[in-house]
Amino acid sequence: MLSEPTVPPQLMRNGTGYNPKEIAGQIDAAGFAVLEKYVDANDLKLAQDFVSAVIKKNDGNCVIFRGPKEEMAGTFMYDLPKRAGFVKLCRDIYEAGTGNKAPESDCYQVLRCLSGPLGKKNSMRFHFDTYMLAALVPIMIPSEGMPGDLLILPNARPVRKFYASSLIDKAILGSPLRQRSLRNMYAHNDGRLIRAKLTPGNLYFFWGYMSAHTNEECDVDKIRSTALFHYIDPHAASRLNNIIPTSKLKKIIRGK
Ligand SMILES: O=C(O)CCC(=O)C(=O)O
Ligand SMILES: [Fe+2]
Repeated sequence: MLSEPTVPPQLMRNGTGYNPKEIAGQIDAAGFAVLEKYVDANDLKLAQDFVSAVIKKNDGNCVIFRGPKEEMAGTFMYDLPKRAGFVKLCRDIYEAGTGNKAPESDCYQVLRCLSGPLGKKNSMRFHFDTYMLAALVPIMIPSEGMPGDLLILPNARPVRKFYASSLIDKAILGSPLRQRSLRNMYAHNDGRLIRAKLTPGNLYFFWGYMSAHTNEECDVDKIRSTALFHYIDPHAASRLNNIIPTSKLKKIIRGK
């Protein structure tokens, strides 16, 4: 178990909008930034009801939705990536953080509803995202037992020039050796590994591409659910990206 985290960088709601430069600066300085109460209580409740129903329908087991799904219509998971203000905020944070103009690139959204033994299997797996900025809204976080904190090792890799180099990074990080060394950092309370305590309804930002990150495990009888909105694939324009799917290229790199 890690000790208490460094004080979480919080940015309060200021009504008129946020300063992307300030948010990018906080991510750089502390590993992540938080906008408190970004999703209002009614919208959060709708999302929680949706997640509870989905898990119940699946006999208490883990469900992961990739991409927008019609069944989510009416919830913030469905609406946020369509809201111009939210998309602009994400693109502006990218531009403030990298100094580059954000290339055209769709949002890749994931709704994770972790529960049961499969939920555990989907935890403590450190990875690099394909997309530069991760925007995360916790929907349900266990209030007892292990809360399933977000663990972030910032600046674990730079933005690569080539898509293939990015895939090699991902393959190396996925190797048992590297996973073990990161789990060791976790077990030994290594201060370089940042722990973000998640509160439902807040909006968390971190550099998904550059940080090695994962979520801590939760008890199997609890639900941990997060909505992720991934923005800006730095390699979107790469031809290779379109020709060879990631999974296939990973297998080629690993020689499988
Ligand atoms: O659910 C979380 O806390 C993180 C998930 C994540 O990193 C991802 O889906 O890429
Ligand atoms: Fe991720």
